[in-house]
Amino acid sequence: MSQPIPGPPGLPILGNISDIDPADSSNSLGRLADTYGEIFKLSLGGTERLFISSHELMNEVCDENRFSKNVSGPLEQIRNGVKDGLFTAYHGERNWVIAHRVLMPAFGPLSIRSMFDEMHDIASQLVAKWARFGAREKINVTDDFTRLTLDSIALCAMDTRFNSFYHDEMHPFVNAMVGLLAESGARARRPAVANYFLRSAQQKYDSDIALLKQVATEVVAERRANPNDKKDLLNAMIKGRDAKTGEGLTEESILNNMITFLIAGHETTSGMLSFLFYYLLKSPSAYQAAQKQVDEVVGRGPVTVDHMSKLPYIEACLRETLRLTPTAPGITVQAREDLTDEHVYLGGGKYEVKKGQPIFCLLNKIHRDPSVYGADAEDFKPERMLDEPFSKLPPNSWKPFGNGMRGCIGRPFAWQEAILTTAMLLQNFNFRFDDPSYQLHIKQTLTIKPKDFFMHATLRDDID
Ligand code: MNH
Repeated sequence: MSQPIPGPPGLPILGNISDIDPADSSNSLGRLADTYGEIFKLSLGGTERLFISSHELMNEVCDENRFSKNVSGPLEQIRNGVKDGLFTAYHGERNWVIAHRVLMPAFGPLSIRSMFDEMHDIASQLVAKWARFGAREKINVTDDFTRLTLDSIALCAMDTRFNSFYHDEMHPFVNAMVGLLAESGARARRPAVANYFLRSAQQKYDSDIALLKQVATEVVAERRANPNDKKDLLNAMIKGRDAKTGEGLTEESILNNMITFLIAGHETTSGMLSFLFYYLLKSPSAYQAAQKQVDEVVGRGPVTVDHMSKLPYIEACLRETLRLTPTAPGITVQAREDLTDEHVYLGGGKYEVKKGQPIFCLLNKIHRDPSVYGADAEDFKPERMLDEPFSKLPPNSWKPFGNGMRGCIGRPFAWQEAILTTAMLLQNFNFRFDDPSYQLHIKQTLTIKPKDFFMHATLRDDID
């Protein structure tokens, strides 16, 4: 016998909109999970959505024979800008299949290795900026990490320098992208009819999308006019052919995916680096162990691509950071519409779910499930994420990069960028909080970042 799925009572039409704080929805949803348990339902934007927060249920919905990615809410709105690009494609859409097969090798270990020098170039700009700042200047951590990750993906994916470290204002592409994301979120929260009346919001939305397309079009035209043999993402998109069908990406698909990489490829990594430095400052023993490893493995010389696989403690810190604060705070799945079973159940028959109904996986809760991580699940302990314990975790208990076919294609890119940057920073600086009593608060757009987190960097003179 299945049991009803609990949830807070909602208002007519508006549903449960008032149960969610749009500035920190993960926090609101986390509290609801504390109240209602491993699964609850909310009515949002006219749709009944389910939310799961235990490892057991997560493990079930990661079975791709029964569940697939669900595109609804803000994600579906982002399609207004990037259509069937990799991130926003519906399950099984044809352009996704082609682009996925063509682009997988371009994100493979060898290609990512070849992007090392460009990533190093951008990371050096960050180091130079903080060195010139001096110890007294207050560093806006997430702003500078956003400059880093954005410039890095723009250089690697479209051979374009945004030069964010040399401007106070962000590049117009960035403002347009932020506009697309913010308005997509707002549209998903508003009842559909309201969008027709908000003329000025609609106009800005349209012009932001037009600017993104224009910049991307210019980049492609420039490369077509001046072809080269670089093994970068741009060439992979222009020249790549699907081994199975011989097809390349359509012109539109190239533009959609280029914008997609810029969007998907910077906020999450920037948030990860920001939270990492927060946790390192909070736990001196982890900070010291990480810095010691950099000193032993890299010493005073340049950080090279061969160091990337030799800094396991930094990797453990990154994994632990994404466990506690997964910067993409959730993924949404659904029971597959092509399932032949008449009824679909979760939790060993306990809960019945409807085919196609959105099921949001609350990663920050799933990642703190005491049945997997124990009584100290809330604590930052990188040791539990060293290779040996990490590889023995139960399946689907650490999912910051999503699941299966629709998992993150940019993971090796983000990993290399984060290890490189962390190694360079710890090698060159000592860090401290601006406000030693800083309490972690979260600012959420589509992704999460620490709010109002500032630190100071002092050039190191403590080794030689
Ligand atoms: Mn990334 C998908 C998290 C870095 C490009 N990414 C996903 C998903 C998660 C995710 C979760 C699955 C989303 C879903 O199921 O709806 N991504 C991250 C995190 C980081 C990250 C936590 C960094 C840390 N991602 C990157 C980088 C790039 C990138 C860097 C590009 C260079 N991500 C993507 C793309 C997809 C994706 C593209 C969509 C893949 C697909 O569905 O085919």
